[in-house]
Amino acid sequence: MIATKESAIDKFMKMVEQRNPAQTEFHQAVYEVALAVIPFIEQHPEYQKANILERMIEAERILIFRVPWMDDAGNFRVNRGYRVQMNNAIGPYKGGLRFHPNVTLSVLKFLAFEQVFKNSLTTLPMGGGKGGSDFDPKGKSDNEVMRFCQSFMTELFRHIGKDTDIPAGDIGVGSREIGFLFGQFKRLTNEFTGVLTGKGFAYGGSLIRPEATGYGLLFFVDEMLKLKGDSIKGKKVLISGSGNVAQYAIEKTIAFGGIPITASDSDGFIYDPKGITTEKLAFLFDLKNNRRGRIVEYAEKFGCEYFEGERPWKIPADVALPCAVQNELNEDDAQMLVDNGCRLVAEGANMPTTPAAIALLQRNGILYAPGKATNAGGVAVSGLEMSQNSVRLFWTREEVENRLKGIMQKIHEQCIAYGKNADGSIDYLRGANIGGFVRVADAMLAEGHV
Ligand code: NDP
Ligand code: 2IT
Repeated sequence: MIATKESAIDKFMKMVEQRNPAQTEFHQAVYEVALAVIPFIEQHPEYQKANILERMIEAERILIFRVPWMDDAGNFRVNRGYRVQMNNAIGPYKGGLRFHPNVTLSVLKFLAFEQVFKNSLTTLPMGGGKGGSDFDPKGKSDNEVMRFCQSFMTELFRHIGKDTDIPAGDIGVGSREIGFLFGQFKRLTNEFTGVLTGKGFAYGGSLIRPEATGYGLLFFVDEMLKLKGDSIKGKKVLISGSGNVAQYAIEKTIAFGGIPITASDSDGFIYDPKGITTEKLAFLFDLKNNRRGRIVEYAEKFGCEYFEGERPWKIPADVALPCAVQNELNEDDAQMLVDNGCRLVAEGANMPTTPAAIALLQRNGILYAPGKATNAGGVAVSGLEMSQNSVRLFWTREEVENRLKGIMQKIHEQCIAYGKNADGSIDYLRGANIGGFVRVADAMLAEGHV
């Protein structure tokens, strides 16, 4: 029998799994980074000697707390709250809050870990963190959501601050929730500071922050296609989700001349072969943001097909933009995309593509770019919101959008710098992971063994 030498990556992952039992989403996020970064570290003994990657996978601090609240019927309810403060080597912890029944420590650790690399890629001074709760805002009244947010902040406020940790939104946390959270922070501390981003414009928010993730995604896709001498004009685009990221990804796809043909929620997806137009998108905005309704109503209103319990990836198109949730595009979905002639997959969501699906896309020469690069526009404009709060000024829409575009272009350049293959093609996965790693690793080296 030939003894096979265990690879450094396998050994590393075994350690990660032992130290973080059953945290499968966290393992998956670490594995993606390890695949790219371990071979890179092997050529850089300074990182190896200082055990940088082993230190990066250990959160600096994790807070877990009880969130008691009372529903409208007077029942005593309780949820679990979290904040994962992953890494503050290059700036205060920064990252969103997710309210969703599937939230676990594993999910928030994966998100916080990815956030460290993403925030580094933006080139802004932001460390990485993430938090949230297994609270489900769906079906709750505004008053119930307010009481929950106030109770959540009543514990969280001790651990955050404008120079310590700056939360924002994510799934289930939009402008309504940020408003309630900010109000309670202000009341508890008697301070008006930029401790949260994604605030309403009336009380310190930035223009273009709601649009930023979706717009940034399309700016990045535009760079990817430009490099190939191509553009999104006239291309059919599959989009999943119908929340914040999906809505503005649809808007910018239309602005670039592309044809968005799908949108979804956790119940199913709609297929509009003629394309979601600006007028239809206005209906979707109202449906999802004001009426908090289901996507099936779009199909009823505009007479298009609705596929209950399914995801959009079986529909033939040129481009796929998963903008809903982790692991929503698996190997079978990737095979369907390849078979149907899709040329590009870029992630609006965090970790929506499974490792097997990514491998299949890359094997088949599909342009694939990971969320930590492509969806960084949201946190980038959060960084710009922090800057505006610090100088107590507001920038115009044009100013913020131009900065966002410039940041997405710089992220694309970093992917090229670290991800260019010998044949000239770009491995965006490798480029984003190494590009994000280097700045954090250099800061950690400089700051000593802390
Ligand atoms: P929203 O809450 O606004 O929207 C989430 C969307 O995803 C909804 O359409 C929701 O449908 C759908 N969804 C949630 N869970 C599932 C599921 N299990 N299966 C299918 N669909 C599901 O969140 P965002 O748009 O803000 O976030 C979407 C993704 O983008 C997330 O992965 C988030 O981490 C990521 N992201 C967000 C950023 C931001 O600035 N907001 C920045 C960068 C990344 P339903 O209403 O039925 O639950
Ligand atoms: O995943 C993400 O980057 C976000 N949810 C946005 C985080 C932020 O701090 O704006």
